[in-house]
Amino acid sequence: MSRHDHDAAGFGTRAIHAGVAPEPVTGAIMTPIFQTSTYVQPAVGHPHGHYDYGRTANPTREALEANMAALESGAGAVAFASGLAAIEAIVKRLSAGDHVVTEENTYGGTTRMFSRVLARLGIGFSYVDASDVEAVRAAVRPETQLIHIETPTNPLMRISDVGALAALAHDAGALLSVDNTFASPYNQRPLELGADFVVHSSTKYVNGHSDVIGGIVAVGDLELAEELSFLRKSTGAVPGPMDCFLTLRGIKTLHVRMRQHNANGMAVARFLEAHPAVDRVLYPGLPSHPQHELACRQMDGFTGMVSVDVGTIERARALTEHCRWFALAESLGGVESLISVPALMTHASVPEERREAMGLTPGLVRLSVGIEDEADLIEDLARVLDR
Ligand code: P1T
Repeated sequence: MSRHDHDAAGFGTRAIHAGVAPEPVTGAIMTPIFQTSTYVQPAVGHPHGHYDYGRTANPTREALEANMAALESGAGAVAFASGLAAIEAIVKRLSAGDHVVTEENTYGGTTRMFSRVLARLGIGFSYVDASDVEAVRAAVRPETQLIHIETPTNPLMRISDVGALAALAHDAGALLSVDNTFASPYNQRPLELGADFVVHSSTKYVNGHSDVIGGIVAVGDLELAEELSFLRKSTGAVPGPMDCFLTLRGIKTLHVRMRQHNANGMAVARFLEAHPAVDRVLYPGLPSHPQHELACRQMDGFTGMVSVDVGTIERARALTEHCRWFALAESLGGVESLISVPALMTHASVPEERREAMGLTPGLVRLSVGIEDEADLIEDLARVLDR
């Protein structure tokens, strides 16, 4: 089923119905978990349709892909074993000698993959603050094939102008890829703004229950989807059928979860901004955020991701190690609240000078505000901060 069957339906209806249909043998309303590595062929060279081997094709995976394509306003989507595998596939379309301009404040693992793995294969990377369109323009070279951004960024919550960067990329003969993990398709749909690829660590808001590692890329152009499928088939980073099933199940409540994440995120950000123990709050929904107006234009909600500067590593430890409901852990986007110190955890692999230059200091604390009761979350933070 293509997304066009659902074009007229609202986001929540698409989240529940797009890409899924009753199973033809029994009428089962839920997409079966096709837990199989291969498919029996009736005659040599005549598989059942395109189902010949599990790495190449799996119906549970295809249902997830059709669903995500519909949510991201794409023509197609390709699911991967992790968010990093999904980003890697976008860059592996390129060849030695090609160049990528990338946001400097991506997830630490993305920067590590670019600088310590893909750069060794001869792809060049320039790291810029992509919230500054002119900085991106200045970094573009004749051999630039891709601009890769994250918006909001992890964990500084910088916002980049997707429409302006798509135009800049296309003028330069390059493509734009947007890591939409922090926003989720409920809050932001980069393909509608002109991006060529939108990529998710579906581990986060998309699945939403902290029980799957996964990644997915949605595209507006089916040729790009075919290229990515070819890369996945050829390099092997496929998600398992069970993980695709769980992610599809998680997506059925994406719109409901995101409304609550957005509301709780805003409430926690306002509370923290007013608290004397907090030096600075980074949340695109607050008027104090440097790109607040752009965020209002480009996003429908501001998520549950909030970063705060409490000044020192000692104070960051005191806050993150003593909460009751905010669990000290990497990752984000699940229904339960998490808290972390990016400089020592998710971004420890980024060289210290580069972290300091961006303002990613040891006193920066990142909260993934879950969907528990707002009053309990605020009371938890107040109790620790008031000490
Ligand atoms: O973990 P994985 O599914 O491979 O996704 C990597 C990734 C990609 N993009 C963004 C914006 C991310 O935040 C991540 C993973 N991030 C964390 C694990 C974290 O705690 O920030």
